[in-house]
Amino acid sequence: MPYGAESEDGVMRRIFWAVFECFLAVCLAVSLLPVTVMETNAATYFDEGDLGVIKCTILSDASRASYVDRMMKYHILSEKDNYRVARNLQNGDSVVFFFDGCSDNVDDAKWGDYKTYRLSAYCAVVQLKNGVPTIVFESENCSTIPDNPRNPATNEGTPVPTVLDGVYNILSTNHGGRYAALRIQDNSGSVPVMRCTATENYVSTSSAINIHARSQFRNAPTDGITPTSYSSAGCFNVGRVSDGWAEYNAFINAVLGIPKALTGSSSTKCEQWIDHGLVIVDRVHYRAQLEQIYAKNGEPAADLVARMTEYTDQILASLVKRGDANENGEIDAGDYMIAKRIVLGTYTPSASQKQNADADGDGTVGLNDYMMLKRHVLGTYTIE
Ligand SMILES: [Ca+2]
Ligand SMILES: [Ca+2]
Repeated sequence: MPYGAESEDGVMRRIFWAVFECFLAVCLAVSLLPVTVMETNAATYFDEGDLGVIKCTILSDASRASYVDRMMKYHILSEKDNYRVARNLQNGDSVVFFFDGCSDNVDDAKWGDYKTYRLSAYCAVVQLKNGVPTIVFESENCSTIPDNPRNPATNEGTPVPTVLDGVYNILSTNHGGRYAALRIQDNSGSVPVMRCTATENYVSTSSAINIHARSQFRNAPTDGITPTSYSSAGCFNVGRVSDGWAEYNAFINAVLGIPKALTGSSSTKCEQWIDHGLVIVDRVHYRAQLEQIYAKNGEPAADLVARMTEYTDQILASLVKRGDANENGEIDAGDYMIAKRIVLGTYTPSASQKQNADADGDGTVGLNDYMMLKRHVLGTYTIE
């Protein structure tokens, strides 16, 4: 084939698409498609109307902000475990969300660098204020991923733990016996984690995963595997060291009511093992980076990451919002463009994207789905 010539396959696709566009125009004119109404569940504790102020204010990426808002609302309204999240709010406790990969820092060459800083997580603390769930603390400078996850030497010889996505209890503790922090645990007193060595990955448990302040470049390992920072061997971090712990202090004040856990010269401790609510861990937006962080012999660790994010993926699958192929919470031009690319074979969707793009629910993504999505965006048909 001469340089610049279109393949026969490409020509056929273009012809096919031109014919299809004509067909679409006819369908738009006569509005042939049936309308299906999705069922919605009503929560007994809160309803959509109570959640108007659940809206992150510091994220500038519209798609990630929309995802975060949608998932916070989902968890608060969820019937799972007898309205576990809603009950904690009603009891006056905190619900702490970590959405890794949703911080604007992921677009920043320095702070978003997954090998060194990993300041990739957006964190929000939600509490009940005047009877409505309200965000009382936000930070974009957080991490849910340990340094050197395949290097047990950074965790006193024990394979480094990484908490699996999920919903867990938070208890007060003093990190390293030094300052007020939070312990992540399940009702069993431990938490499910993934552990990795240079040669294997396995699901295990840990009884000592904390949410604490960042301690960059302390105890940097000298083994040469990943000679970067050593801020955490499995815990979650809030705030940057360069901010003088201001964000961390604001975080711990929001959850525990301690104004300054860290002051630079002395630390403030808390009464330990008091139940303060829940933490919700969601890393689906950090998948690509996780696959590199945990890569083995140059191969992305896709299986491991799928296990780590399984909980959130199950929620997304159950949430299937028909039409929202790019999972930003609404049906827009981006969705029918994805459907078009799926039909043309130029885009490989995730399982949930494929499910969402299947607007007519026939189990595959086809021309009819593209047509329904485009008509929805043009306002001549409504996907509900
Ligand atoms: Ca969308
Ligand atoms: Ca379909």
